[in-house]
Amino acid sequence: MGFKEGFLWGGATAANQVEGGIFEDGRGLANVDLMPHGTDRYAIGTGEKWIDRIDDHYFPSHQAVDFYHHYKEDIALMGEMGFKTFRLSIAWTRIFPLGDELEPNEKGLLFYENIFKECKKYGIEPLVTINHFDCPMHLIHKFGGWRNREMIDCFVKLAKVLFERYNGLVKYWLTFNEINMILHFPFVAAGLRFKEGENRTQAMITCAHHELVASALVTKLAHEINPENMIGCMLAAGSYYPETCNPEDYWKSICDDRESYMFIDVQSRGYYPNYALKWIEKRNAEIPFAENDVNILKENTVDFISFSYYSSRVSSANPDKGKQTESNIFASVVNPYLDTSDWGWQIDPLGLRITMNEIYDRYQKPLFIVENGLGAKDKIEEDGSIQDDYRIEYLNKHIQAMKDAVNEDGVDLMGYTTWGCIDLISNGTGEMEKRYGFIYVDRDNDGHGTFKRIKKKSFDWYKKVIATNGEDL
Ligand code: BGP
Repeated sequence: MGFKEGFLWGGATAANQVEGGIFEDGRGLANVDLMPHGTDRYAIGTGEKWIDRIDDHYFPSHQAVDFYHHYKEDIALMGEMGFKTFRLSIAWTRIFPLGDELEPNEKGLLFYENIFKECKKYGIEPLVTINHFDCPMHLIHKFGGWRNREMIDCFVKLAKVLFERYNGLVKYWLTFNEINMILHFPFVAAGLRFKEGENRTQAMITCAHHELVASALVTKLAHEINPENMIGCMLAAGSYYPETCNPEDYWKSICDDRESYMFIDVQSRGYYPNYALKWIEKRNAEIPFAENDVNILKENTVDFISFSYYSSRVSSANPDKGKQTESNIFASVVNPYLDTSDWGWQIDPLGLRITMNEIYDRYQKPLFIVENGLGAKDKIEEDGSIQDDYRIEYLNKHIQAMKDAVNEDGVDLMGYTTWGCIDLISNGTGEMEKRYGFIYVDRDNDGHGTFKRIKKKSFDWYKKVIATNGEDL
């Protein structure tokens, strides 16, 4: 008993959090390039406030960890750890700098082709997120981001270029990273900036519907271009627990869970469930269905369900009750039974088993955990080593929980990619110091550092985990 043969062990990144080189080889500007670190970040991410100039701010993501120039070295290190898969995302503006050109940018296409070929050298299967919080600024100015249906064509055109060019090199694809984040970080997830006085739910649901239709069309296209292609959706997961056994709290936890599941229900089951229709109606919004959307959604459901898991959450029916956890965009009541990370994220390995069971019961499709990990401050010791035992402990417990879900509960799991296998820029803070990697990168919040890569203690630990297919934790 254990993980199945060919289990996809590996790590995950996103283009704007590792690549840097934002003006190299013709790349255009994207929403995520306009997210400075510091106090403005949250307001910009939620679409409350915005900036259009980059010269007034400092953005660690503009250099990130310079994966753009270090990818060979980094993939070699992943190969040394024995990675079976590497999750990365495509920067849309490397392929179409404005988003609506007729022809793609060859230099951008070549960059990813070289990465995929490099992966193959080490037997690493790429897992590609087509859209990880990424939207060309030109399309935001022209269309207002995903609130405009024209975005669907631009996205389908991008995906077609990718499927054709990388046919045979890439088999596993995810359409939109954490699609449910539209409701929490709409500028980041959908290029959405709110207009004064508008019905915000309407704006977010419009974006969501367009992304859902685009996701279905792209799923269709991927299967037509190569029937071997496997397409997944991607959910920011983490089950809600009721704060008490008061039925009101339990009901609230169901409602909170549904705000995330409604997206995946559409992508996996092929239609909006009744509770979602009511949720939208109650907020005086409507889904902007065009002719044939119902069929497009119905006929093109995903092959597998991928998700990120960092923590469980807690719901209380009383809005004034309980302290909210910090630094987490999903507000949650603090769970007194759990430890908390340096960034206020609560640590709940059993919650991963619970979440896996819940998702598997709901969809009965293979699961793929594509993000999980501990953001922590790492310290370089005098002898140059990094003793990240806290990270090993976090991952160890989560892998054990995942093993239980597979062995004890029969959940069908395809693979596991830890988040930020190499240190990268945090999505929440826009900074470097929240590190997740097995590989340390010498770079700080202010842009100092040599970009030197250093193996942490967890590097050899994860190598052993992979070599024993999760037997030896
Ligand atoms: C997810 C995103 C990632 C990643 C991760 C960790 O929501 O998909 O891009 O950044 O969270 O979050 P943070 O970087 O804020 O620690």
